[in-house]
Amino acid sequence: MNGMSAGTTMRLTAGGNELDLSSDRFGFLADSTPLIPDADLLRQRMETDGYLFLPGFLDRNEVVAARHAICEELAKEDLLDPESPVDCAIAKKDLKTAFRRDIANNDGAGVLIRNIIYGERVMNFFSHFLGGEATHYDFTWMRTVSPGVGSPAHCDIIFMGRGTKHLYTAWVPFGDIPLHVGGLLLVEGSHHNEQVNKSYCTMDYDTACHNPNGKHPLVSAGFYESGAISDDMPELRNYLGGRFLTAEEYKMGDILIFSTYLVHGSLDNASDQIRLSTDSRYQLASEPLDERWVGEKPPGHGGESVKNVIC
Ligand SMILES: O=C(O)CCC(=O)C(=O)O
Repeated sequence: MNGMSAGTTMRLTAGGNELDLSSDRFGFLADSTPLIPDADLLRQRMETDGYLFLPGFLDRNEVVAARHAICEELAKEDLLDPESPVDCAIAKKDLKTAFRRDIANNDGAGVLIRNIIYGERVMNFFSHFLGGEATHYDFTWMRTVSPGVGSPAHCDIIFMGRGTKHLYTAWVPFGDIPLHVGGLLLVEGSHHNEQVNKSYCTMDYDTACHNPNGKHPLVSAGFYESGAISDDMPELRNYLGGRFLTAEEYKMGDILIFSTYLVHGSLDNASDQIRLSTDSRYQLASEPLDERWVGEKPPGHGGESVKNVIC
């Protein structure tokens, strides 16, 4: 389907900026399920589109069970509205939350999550797609995006590009996510933008200026210390061309795999619930891994991971 149907009154924002929903600027992700048996076709589609959207690829019941466990953990911390069913993940008033590495990487709900996203079905898919044994980062990113916010535009490679550059992200919704709940938003074709590839995508988030008062290298290059490429997604899309792409409704059981060079962020969460999803990374086991994200306790960003340079 292209754009929103005529006469729609829906208003969608990213970072507080309204999206133009006309059909040349906004559309829905293509379903790559029919290509699954043929790895060459999957690779061609990834090369062309920069993503593979596989609705219903995962076992929905397993995702529902993991969501339940996540919601129970949030409820125990008193983050949910006590008047609503726990599994609805309705946020307590004025709650601010966006990222919970502990939930995805610890025991409890984390085990259920990791059994899904690193289970046989997903790993076999990546081995088939990559044409060799696949592996994944040990670290898992869990998004618990509270009402009113979303994720800014970025490419993943700047956060996790110290190993192979042939690295892929899988974004998995742990809830059904219609447009107003703020799911992932891609900029169509942006993985082919030469200027982005030659500038922003060569940066490394954990590089710092050693000299006093030196700005963060990302800032010196015209980007943001947060790692964002822009703070205005619609303006960025105007510049890059291509449409914004998302799903009309992401469903539990869906998986969206994309290039770590593809510009993406999310729609703002305009609902009263916490938007739950994970993102995880996959590559060939034979290629170098980014040391920040592997091992029993991956060091992650900051600390020892920071490399000082003279700016
Ligand atoms: O879920 C989000 O809001 C952002 C996810 C993301 O940036 C990613 O999957 O790389």
